[in-house]
Amino acid sequence: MKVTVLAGGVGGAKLAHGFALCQPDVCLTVIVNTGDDFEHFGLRICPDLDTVCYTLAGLANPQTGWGRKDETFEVLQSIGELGGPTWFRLGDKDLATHLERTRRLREGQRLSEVVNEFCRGWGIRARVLPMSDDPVRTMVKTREYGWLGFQDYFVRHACQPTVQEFAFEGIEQALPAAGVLEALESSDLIVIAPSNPWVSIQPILSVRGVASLIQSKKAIAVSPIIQGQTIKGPAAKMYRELGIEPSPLAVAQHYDALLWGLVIDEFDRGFESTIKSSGIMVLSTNTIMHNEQDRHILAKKILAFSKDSNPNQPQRREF
Ligand code: FO1
Repeated sequence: MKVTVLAGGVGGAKLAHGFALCQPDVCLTVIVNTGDDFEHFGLRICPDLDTVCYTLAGLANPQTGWGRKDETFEVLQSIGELGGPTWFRLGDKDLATHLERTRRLREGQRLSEVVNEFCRGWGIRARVLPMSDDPVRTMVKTREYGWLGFQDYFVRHACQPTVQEFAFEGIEQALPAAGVLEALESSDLIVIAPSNPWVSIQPILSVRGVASLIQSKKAIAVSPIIQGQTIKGPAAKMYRELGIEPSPLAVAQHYDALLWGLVIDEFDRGFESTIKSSGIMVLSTNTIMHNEQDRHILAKKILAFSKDSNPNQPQRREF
């Protein structure tokens, strides 16, 4: 079965890993947001791509979800001693990825080629594709500082400013990376991971041709909102600041016409009938992925749900 996962950073990487654990029954492609990318120290940093790849390769830092496990920060510390910027925590091993990626891009390789070769080096079996080889930069308009680059908003300002609007600079010119439309077209199932709908998934959906193709296929999203909150990241805060009550219903309305089904957390079971009445199938289950087993179980449940025209009510979780 061919499955394509649309992913941002940590939440997307965890679910993509769940589907990777279903290989070889699943033939997995992951299409990753590159709107978070930026230049730092003259290097091309691709946080979501790296988070997905490190996670699939078993190299991710289990505490943060981003960056590498068993990491050291000698270079960053030395930069700090020189008075350089240390707000974006680049580890020593992680730096190797940015250095080598930047070198290859300057030699004329496309980002998708670089990612493909890195994946081979890291022993990743799934196909990982950037949404585009062309630069797209997510910008966040804030009440306090006006327009900020995504990492400025997310890391430097720790998501504190109030959001008013988003823009994806370069999106009109950006073409889907080689393989993106083909992967979507040939998919039996498209899964929108529990990543931030505003700034992780929306950039992917905004790439030319992507949303209309998804509309013609079976697509299931996993709500990143659980009981009005997120496990990680500012999605719930963003919904509130934009005047929308954060809930699985808000996520359903966000993706609306794209969805065949929505997976919501069992704590939000109360939203099931309202979402179903808009014609979207609903699976209520545990969506919190504490460990590898949770990731694998959630992926298997989504696969079963996708084949079910009338899913049974799942068992209530024990507390
Ligand atoms: N996120 C942070 O909150 N603080 C950091 O210092 C930080 C450094 C970092 C370095 C490499 C990398 O690949 C990701 C990194 N992230 C960091 C995560 C990054 O900001 C992602 O864009 C977010 O997780 C959103 O997906």
